[in-house]
Amino acid sequence: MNIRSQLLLSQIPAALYTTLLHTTALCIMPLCMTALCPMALCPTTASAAERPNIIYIMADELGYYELSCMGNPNLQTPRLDRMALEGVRFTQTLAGSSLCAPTRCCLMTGKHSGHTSVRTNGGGTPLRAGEETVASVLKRAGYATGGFGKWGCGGRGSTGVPEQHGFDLFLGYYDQVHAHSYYPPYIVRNSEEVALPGNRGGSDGQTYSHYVIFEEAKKFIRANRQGPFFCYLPITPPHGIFDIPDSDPAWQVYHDKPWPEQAKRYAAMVTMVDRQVGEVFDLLGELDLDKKTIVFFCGDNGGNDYFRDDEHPRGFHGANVHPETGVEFRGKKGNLYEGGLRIPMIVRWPGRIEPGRVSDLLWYFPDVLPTVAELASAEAPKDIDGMSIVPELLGKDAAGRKQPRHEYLYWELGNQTAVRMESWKAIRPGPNRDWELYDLDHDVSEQHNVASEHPEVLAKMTSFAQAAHEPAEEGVFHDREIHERDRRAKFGGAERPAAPSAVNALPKEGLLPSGAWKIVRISSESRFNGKLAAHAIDGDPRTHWHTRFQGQPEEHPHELVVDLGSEATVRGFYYLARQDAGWNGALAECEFSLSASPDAFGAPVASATFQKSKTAQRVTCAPVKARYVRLQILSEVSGGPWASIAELGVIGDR
Ligand SMILES: [Ca+2]
Ligand SMILES: [Ca+2]
Repeated sequence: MNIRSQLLLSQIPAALYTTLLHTTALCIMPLCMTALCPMALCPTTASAAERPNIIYIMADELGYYELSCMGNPNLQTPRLDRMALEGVRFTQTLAGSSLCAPTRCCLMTGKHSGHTSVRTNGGGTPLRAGEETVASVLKRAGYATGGFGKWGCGGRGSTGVPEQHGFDLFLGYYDQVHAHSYYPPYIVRNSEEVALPGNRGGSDGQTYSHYVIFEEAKKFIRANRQGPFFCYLPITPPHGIFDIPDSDPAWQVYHDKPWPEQAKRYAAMVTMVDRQVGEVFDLLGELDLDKKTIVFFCGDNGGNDYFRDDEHPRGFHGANVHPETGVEFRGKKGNLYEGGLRIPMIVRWPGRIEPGRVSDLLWYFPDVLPTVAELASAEAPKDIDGMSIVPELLGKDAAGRKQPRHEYLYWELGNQTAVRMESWKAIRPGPNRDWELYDLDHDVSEQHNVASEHPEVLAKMTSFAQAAHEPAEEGVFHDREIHERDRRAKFGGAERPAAPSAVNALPKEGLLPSGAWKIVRISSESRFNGKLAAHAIDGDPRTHWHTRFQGQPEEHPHELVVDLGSEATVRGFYYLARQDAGWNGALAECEFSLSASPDAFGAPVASATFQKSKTAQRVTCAPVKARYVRLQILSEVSGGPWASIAELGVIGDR
């Protein structure tokens, strides 16, 4: 007998095993495999012939209750409903994070957000060179690997580009800002630009990018029909801008509904995605690949309360509201309550996955890598946080073991932290906030904080959280300009207007000198790009403070408290908007208060609604002796959640 057959299969590293399957010793393989691989001995279930093609489709933003099979009264998703009947639908699949980039990094690397390299949502934050991904693991195992959609794990010119992380081919958007337009002048294929004719950025153009991306995915499947292949479809719909061509059949379903225009566009994008999932199944049928292909379908983060109005306080389509019972998931995209994490997840593999099943298994994105690695008889990296869910998918007999459970699941996003342990959910929703504890079996809406009743449970979970967090180590850019070019392409690629060389400034006369001022308190500041509160009082109009906008954006009211150093007579204030080309955070409504103490402020001495102007704007008040100024910001000129200030001036004297 061949020497190889004397080894137990479990002693053969998966990579070598894969090599064996592809060596010239094909004549001995059937005998060898039969002798080696009675099912009970197989640590992994797939033989060479059985290694399935893997298609992973992820719709950007689609919420848990936004499928018609979940009872959604507005949205029609017949093909996904059928997919659920033909496969398994999960009720407790949780996103890796609740924003686009961090969640994609968890999905791709098999790590939770305490270990990933991409934890911010800036758009192009990169993986480090050499980091393993689902694609690199499958490629090494002999899979053809293609990605189509929004990458989000590294902009062009960085160490995070997909073709350096296992993808033979990636077509779409590397940077998330680029992905905000369905009509950019170009998309990106393996870091090269692919022109889209007639497009001028924003909503203006003739070539709908998503059609191009989706057609390329089908072409990839067809070209690799001999298998095995991995087709990753992190598609951008139904993420905004909410654009879909009027000629799309899905638009015809909704265009005359008496709904807000944007809600109709969103609905049509969901139904378009549904149709395209159906096209994938039709193609698999045509190529006779149905039984050789496992297909995953999910959302990327919890649903958002899009198109809210008085009648629909949780969004027009109710992404996080049970359509029949009205029971809600608390929160939404951007935070770590269940509304930010619960996603739809359906998996279909005819002949291998029992049809029509509903599973309550608790799992999340880090589990995808080890799961598909097991299906592909590939070796997963050792330093991942996920567990394979193959036993749950195929049954314990086929898998050769029972489905293990997570001891705990972990998330961090900005200043938010959450831990899940069985039905317990511990969450610290922000800085300087106490931990909250919920029993989701009895309180899925996270309304009854039982932290004080179960201190021992909370202590255990917070110790998990401490153990789970390591500081993030991002990759690097070697060419930032090419990345910035992609971000500008959202707006058609015009060069971003240069910051004016001559900036406006505060008047020189009548103002208290700011040299000795100190920031006492702020609602938040944007540290990752250095837009610190101190910039609002540094005397330099070219620098500005911006409130935090990575992770969960802080919303109005924003606050800035300044110590003038000593008592002064104050007669009013000046505000200077940021002097670069942007308007994000420019102040609209705000209120100024004065005090002798940093902690006790009475009624405002002045209220103002500032204009969208780059020149200094003034508001006066009756003279008051005070040492501390509090500025409360209630709104932004464009209605956004942020605040920003280039310079703050105080009219007065000592
Ligand atoms: Ca998303
Ligand atoms: Ca400044």
